Amino acid sequence: MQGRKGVLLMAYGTPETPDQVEPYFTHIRGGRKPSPEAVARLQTRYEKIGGRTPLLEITNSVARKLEFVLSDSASEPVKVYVGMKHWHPYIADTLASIVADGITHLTAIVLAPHYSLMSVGGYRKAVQEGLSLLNADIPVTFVERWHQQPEFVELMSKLILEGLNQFSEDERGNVVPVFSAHSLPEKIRNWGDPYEAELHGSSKMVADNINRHDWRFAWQSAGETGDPWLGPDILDFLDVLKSEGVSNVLQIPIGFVCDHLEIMWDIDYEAKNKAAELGITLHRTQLPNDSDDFVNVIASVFRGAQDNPESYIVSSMSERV
Ligand code: FEC
Repeated sequence: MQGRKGVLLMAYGTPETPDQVEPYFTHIRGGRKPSPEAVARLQTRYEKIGGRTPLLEITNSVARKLEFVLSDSASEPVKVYVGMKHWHPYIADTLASIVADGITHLTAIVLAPHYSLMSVGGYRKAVQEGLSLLNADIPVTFVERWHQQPEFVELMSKLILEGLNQFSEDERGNVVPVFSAHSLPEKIRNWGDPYEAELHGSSKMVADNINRHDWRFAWQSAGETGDPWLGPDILDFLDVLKSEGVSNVLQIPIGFVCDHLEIMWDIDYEAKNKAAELGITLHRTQLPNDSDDFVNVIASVFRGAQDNPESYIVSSMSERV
């Protein structure tokens, strides 16, 4: 393909200061202001994990490393950009730079491995709207899912094996691996959304790869929107595990790829505290973050999307966003 290639890496976005929490939360809610109590609760969570999260720094670091890896192996340099869904740098603003730089073909990759219309579909919508506002006609290869990428399966397998080393030798033979991902409202089932099936399939693929057949799955980080969310929630699931006599849990947040609020608060604070109350030892796997192995996963996704786009894209779902 001739011309200048670009990659747009996308992630959720994170506020930098307490006063940014309200506008950030309002953006997440599609423009509806949250109550002052809800804002205060969210500010407290950020405060308790040190004021802010490393989500943007990690994403920027992945982008820099990816640009180096891709430009080293391609005949022409590939420029890598970062755009966030709910905070600066917003996807639309990054698209303006992409257009100004004269990129002629863009590959858009969300740093979340599994597809839901509500999550990845929202990123897709932001890209479509951003380009149309700019009146830009750049062809985009939008990667909707990449959890089956062999390098990702290998990386998750490695992180689990390393995670098990956090347990003592006595405990290690008796650890239940629990995969987890961000919950979504149950209504996604009415849309035939593939999110649940992709997460269960992806967990099984990783577990099979390391010959573990005793794994379980729970959801985390459900919102307080009034309607039901996918369950069981990990906090309730710990009660179930306790009643089954489980005393060691390795949580594997397979739906996330870096350290952020849903890891640092929901797992490291809430789940670990609940486990401690129940007398369960809970550790979690490290996140891929900006490791060379993870950069290699995304580089492989990029190359795969150039050679074989059908494996990464589902048009029928895309038409609905
Ligand atoms: O570190 C940070 O500051 C940001 C961490 C963060 C990530 C993340 C990822 C996902 N979310 C997903 C779905 C939803 C839905 C709602 C929702 C709400 C929040 C709130 C915060 C938040 N999310 Fe998030 N999410 C992160 C942070 N998320 C803060 C607002 C307070 C709360 O509800 O806890 C509900 C929206 C509504 O109220 O209408 C739905 C999904 C992902 C994983 C995919 C991705 O990374 O994009 C799905 C990271």
